[in-house]
Amino acid sequence: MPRDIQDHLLFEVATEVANRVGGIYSVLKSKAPITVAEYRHRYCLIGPLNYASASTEVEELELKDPKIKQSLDAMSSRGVKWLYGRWLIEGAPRVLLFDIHSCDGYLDEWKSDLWSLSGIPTPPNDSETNDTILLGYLVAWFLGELVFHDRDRAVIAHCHEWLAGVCLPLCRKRRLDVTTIFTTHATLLGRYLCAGSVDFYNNLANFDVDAEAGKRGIYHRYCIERSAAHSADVFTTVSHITAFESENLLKRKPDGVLPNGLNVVKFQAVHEFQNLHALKKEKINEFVRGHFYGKYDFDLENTLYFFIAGRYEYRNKGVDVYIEALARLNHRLKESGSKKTVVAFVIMPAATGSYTKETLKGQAVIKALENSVEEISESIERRLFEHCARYQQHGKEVPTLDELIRPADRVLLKRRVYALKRDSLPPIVTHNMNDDANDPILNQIRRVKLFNAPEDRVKVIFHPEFLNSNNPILPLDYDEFVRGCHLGVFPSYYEPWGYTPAECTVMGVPSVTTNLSGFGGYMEDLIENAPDYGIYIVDRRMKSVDESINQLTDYLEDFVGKSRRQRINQRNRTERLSELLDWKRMGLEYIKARQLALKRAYPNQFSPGSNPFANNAAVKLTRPLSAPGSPRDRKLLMTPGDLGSLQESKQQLGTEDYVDFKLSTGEDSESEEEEHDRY
Ligand code: G6P
Ligand code: 1S3
Repeated sequence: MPRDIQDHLLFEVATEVANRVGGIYSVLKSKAPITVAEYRHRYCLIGPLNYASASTEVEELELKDPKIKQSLDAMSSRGVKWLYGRWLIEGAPRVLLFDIHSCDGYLDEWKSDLWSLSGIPTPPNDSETNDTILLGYLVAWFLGELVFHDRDRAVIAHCHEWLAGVCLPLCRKRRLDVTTIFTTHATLLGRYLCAGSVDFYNNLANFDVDAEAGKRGIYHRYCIERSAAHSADVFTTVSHITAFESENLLKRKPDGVLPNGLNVVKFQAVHEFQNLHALKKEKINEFVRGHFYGKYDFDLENTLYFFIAGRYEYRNKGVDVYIEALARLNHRLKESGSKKTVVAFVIMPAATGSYTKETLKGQAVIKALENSVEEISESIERRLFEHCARYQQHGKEVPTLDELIRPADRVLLKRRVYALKRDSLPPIVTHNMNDDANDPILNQIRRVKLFNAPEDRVKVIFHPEFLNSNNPILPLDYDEFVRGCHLGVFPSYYEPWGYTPAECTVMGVPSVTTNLSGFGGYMEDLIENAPDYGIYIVDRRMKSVDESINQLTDYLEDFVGKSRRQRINQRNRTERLSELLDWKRMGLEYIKARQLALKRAYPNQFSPGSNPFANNAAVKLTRPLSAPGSPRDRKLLMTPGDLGSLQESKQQLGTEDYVDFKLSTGEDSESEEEEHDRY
């Protein structure tokens, strides 16, 4: 009996399931609602069990699917520990987390098996690779048990990134009756090469990949990544630029591109997100008053907040270009006598101790002043009221200021103001850096002399830690901070996708990206006059570094020149692009990839011209396909895939294969309890 491909099971495998590390966590978490809506109980994420994060992110569930239970019981009897539960995020997907260290005893055996099976060497002391092998063998073991116990349903295993890729060559070598997809969110070698000083994009076809990997001590990891790419039934990446990179470095042309989406939550009325901007900006204002205490000589009504944020990859994330462009902008604004001030943030975690004394003092003295002003204002209010209410008594309707502010109040205020005195310039960095003298960001700021001097129109604040609402100096979550800012600046050199500008877009915050980032390339293809929509795309592909920096400086200067009204209009236009980034649109590419995987594994069930998924009432999308949010006139239904994705789909598996999915009206979606009971 052939397996039932319509009622197939979907497993997505990644190391960031219920465990935040980087971008893949964002992909899985934001995509969960649409995948759960499509698959319900047939969808489960698999990853390593991190007890600390699982204790807050996962609710344990009783396992009711008999076949999955039999498979896991078989593994338990051999000492494997696992946790099955519900990931406590929107969509509440099922997760199966393996305690990989419960199998440490098997590690040597598995390493030697990997060597004899696929010739992948593994050095003894690379703990990340060891964990990768443990996870890969556990996942392959589980899939093997499952297809042995369950002979009815087809199984798709979709693995993200090399860290979850070891199971792919194993599935192939063991000829497991599963179909597989591998999505790489970057290539190891690409990331390493770009972080150095090579002309990466012009030499992609010329690298001696084995030698380059060997020189960097990552040959074994590279082998895992390459074998995952070659063993999967369907190989995909997150953008066209990474597809090009993968073809050259991993030596397999990807079958398609699965761009990253976001779970877009639209406000009922446009003004709501604009109000939020004003609200969160006021929080940033409070911090800035404290940070610049004693030298706070600029007008916050005429101040713009720029920021760069992400993992500390100085060159790859374009921090070098950002700081140089800020220096050039500073020069131009000073020359033109601009009244505007730019406060440019760098939010990137580095090795630090705690906050500096100066940073904490700034917030404390400004808070003390604010409290005293509040107290004195309250007593002035009381006195003023009393005075006016009893005016017959003294015959004077309105008191003088001296009558209202008492000598003691004046003394207190003077003490508070004296506490604001400072001889030094406001600091650049908010924390004690472990290696201040060699920090690349600080060194570049020193080199371009952006020292927060009074005459500087561009001030810089480096916050070397991710933000959160418990932060004692800037108590905002990252999202809230983004909303309060005016412009995100992400001039990346290596950025397979780039969630940071995409997140800005859905929050209605303009941003700068590059044509080397997946996001930038995607937007460039979709929007004409992108800067009008708050998407500034710096050319880092065809221009020299100096030209790119000048282009970025032009963009920044142009932005600074905008009036408030123009900024508000631009924010409205930016926010209207959200739909382009919604998983409800991007998710279609995942559907195509899965169909292609099934087709490659079970070609007989896809007779020419027929689509077994047509009229499949069980598979539903949660919302009607949206019209493009961009102004570009498109005559046909467009999904990201129409920009060129699954190669095979172009020939035989066109859009008609998935537009047939019935759209949910919402009324037939199972309640949580009903769904829960099915397990
Ligand atoms: C939002 C608010 C306005 C506020 C503006 C400030 O649009 O709705 O009330 O004036 O933000 O914009 P700005 O770009 O100057 O921060
Ligand atoms: C990668 O994370 P990164 O910041 O190391 O994966 C992300 C999710 O696909 C992607 O947005 C990013 O560009 C990649 O680089």
